[in-house]
Amino acid sequence: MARKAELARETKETKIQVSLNLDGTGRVALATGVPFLEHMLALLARHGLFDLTVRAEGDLEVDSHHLVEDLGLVLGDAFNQALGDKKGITRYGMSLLPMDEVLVMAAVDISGRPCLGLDLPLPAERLGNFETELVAEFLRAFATRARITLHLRLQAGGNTHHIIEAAFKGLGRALAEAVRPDPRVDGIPSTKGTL
Ligand SMILES: [Mn+2]
Repeated sequence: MARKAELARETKETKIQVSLNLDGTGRVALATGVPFLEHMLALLARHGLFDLTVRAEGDLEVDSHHLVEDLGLVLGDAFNQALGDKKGITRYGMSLLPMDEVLVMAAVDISGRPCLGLDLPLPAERLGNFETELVAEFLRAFATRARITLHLRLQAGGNTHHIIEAAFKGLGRALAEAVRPDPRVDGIPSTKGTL
């Protein structure tokens, strides 16, 4: 059965709809009003082979903070919901993602315990109208609601656009590996019997 989720969330600050298919081909339809975020979500979905549709509106006249963070929350919830009981999955995924001069390590554990290990210094404070400090807000919100352990660590630095791009591509590949069904995994991949 395709592992899918469709979620909507509305507050005074943002209105967000997400549909996610973990067993897709990397197709996306994105409308958020934050072009750099759309660029990163398209990379995550393409390299994770997830189908992703996002419709998001928010108080961008204030700044992009509420929308970016809330989208991380809803995408995390959708990921957790689409995974269902986690039976038969690989559970761990990792990638060492090169992007020209940049190299980023991404590692994921579908642990059920939210945890973000982030060592991703970003030299530029802004890319276009995108505040790069929001990358950490997005990843923290996503990892918390997806209930995963996520590490993203810079191995070789350089251009800020390249660093963030390598992080989102690497996250996509690591997630794709972690959610991949493994026919030899019997039940929940944990000696505790629960995740
Ligand atoms: Mn790019």
